[in-house]
Amino acid sequence: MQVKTQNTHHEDILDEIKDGLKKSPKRLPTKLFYDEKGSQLFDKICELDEYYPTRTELKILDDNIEEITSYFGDDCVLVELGSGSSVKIRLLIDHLPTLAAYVPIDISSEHLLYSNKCLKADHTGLNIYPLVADYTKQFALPKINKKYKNIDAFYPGSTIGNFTPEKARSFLKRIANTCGKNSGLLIGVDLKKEKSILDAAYNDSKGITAEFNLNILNHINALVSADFDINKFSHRAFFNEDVGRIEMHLISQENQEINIADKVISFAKDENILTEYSYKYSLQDFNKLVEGIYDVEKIWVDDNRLFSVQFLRAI
Ligand code: AVJ
Repeated sequence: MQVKTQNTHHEDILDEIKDGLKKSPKRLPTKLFYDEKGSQLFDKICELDEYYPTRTELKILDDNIEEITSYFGDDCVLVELGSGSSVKIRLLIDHLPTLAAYVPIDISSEHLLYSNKCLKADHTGLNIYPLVADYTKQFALPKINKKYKNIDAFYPGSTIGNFTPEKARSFLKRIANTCGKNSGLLIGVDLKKEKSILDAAYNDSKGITAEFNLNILNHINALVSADFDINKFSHRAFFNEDVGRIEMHLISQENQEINIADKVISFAKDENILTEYSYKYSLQDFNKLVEGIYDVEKIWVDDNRLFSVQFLRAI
């Protein structure tokens, strides 16, 4: 299996971190949650009672898989944006018997290689073209040495919610461009709902989300030789109803100075660092968001209308 790498440069990451910490309020790149420990913690989050998105999305996929895969058409190339969800992708692949190729894209090469080794083991004959890339930036699809009719992407987990609406639009434009006119996009979109349900989903009683949030500092320490002490920060997450998003922050517990590569950055007591947005959409909001880029061909929701899975077609 040949693995291609694109657009992931260490220097870029250091600049992104420093730029974010120069802003007021300070912020850190959300994608840095996912080192090995962070990915493990995220898997634990997905199992929590309070965290409904993962299990709800999986149930929607499972309950409607025949209908969902009918939108993909024969001999398609399946592109997975962020390849963390092996259960969901297996479900799709198992119901796409004429699949021409599978292109998993992930920023972590270890993650990508491991999950694809597992997949390859019980899907002999499947053409896999793994691509190590930061899919939030411009990337090119690998050359597929097989005849195919259409390209369809899969973007589960409501990860689209991590972008601001403006950035989500430019991201979707880029994906539509990269995959081409008439390409499909099967996307998971978390829905607006009662604040108490949302607040609980990001403040679980076991404190796993807090651990996940704080772990970004350990990851940065290892990545760019910084000296954050996770004991001197605390987790804060809440649903901001005015703007329709969860905000996750880390709050500095004292006045402190942190070394990051060759820079020193000061934090005041109670100062916050924004680590993540997770926007929630109504079906109408989301339709508006994709307007002019994709047509919404079909929407599936669960009985409690917590989450949606949508099939979009690039215009
Ligand atoms: C997978 C990025 C969509 O925003 O709900 C879970 C990440 N953050 N708990 C989300 C997350 C805190 C998750 N996404």
